[in-house]
Amino acid sequence: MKRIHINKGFFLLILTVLILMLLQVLCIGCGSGDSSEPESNSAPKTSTPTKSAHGETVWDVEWSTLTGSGEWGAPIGNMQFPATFNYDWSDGDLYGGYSDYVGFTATSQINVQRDASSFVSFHVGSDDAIRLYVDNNLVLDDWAKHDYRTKNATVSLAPGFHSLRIRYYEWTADAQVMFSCDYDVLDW
Ligand SMILES: [Ca+2]
Repeated sequence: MKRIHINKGFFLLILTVLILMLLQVLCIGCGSGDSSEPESNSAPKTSTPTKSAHGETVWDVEWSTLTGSGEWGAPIGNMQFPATFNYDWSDGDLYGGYSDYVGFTATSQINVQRDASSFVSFHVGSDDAIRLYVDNNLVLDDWAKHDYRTKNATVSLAPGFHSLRIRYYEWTADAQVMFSCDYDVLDW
C-alpha cells in the first residue's frame, strides 16, 4: 500500500508540473494577441481592408464640429467616400446641417502592386484646410484658411499596403475638398 501511495504522489507531482508548463505556453500565446497596441507606422492589417460592399477602395469618414477657436469639437457622424472624390459644397451644408466650422478625419489604404519601390502621385484640393498622411507621415500640408487650391506630392512607396489619412476642415463661406492619386494603387 505504501509503494502505491508514493507512486500516486509522484504521479500528481508530474501532473502538476505538466499543467503549469501548459499554462505558461497558453499565457505566452495570449500575450502576442494583445489588441491594444498603439498606432504604428506599419501598414494596417490586411484582414480588415477598407473596401465597399462592391469591392472598391473607399474612405471611412468621421465628421466633427470645429469650435470658434479652431479646435476639434464633437463627432457628429460617419459615412464613406469613394476612392477618389471632389465635393464642391459652395456655401451649402457639408454634413448634418453644418455649412461652417465643420470637418472630418478620413482613413483608407492603398496597395502598391509594383515590382519594386516606386513613386506614387497624390493630389488634394481644399477650401479651407487639408492634410494628407501616408503611413502616418505628413506628405501634403495645407493647414490654413484659404480659398480652393490644390497641392501635389509624389511619395516613394514599397510594394504592399499603405495607410492613408486625410484631415480637413471648412471654416466659413465656400467649401470644397478633392482627393485623387495614381489609379493602379486603388485597384486591389
Ligand atoms: Ca471656406
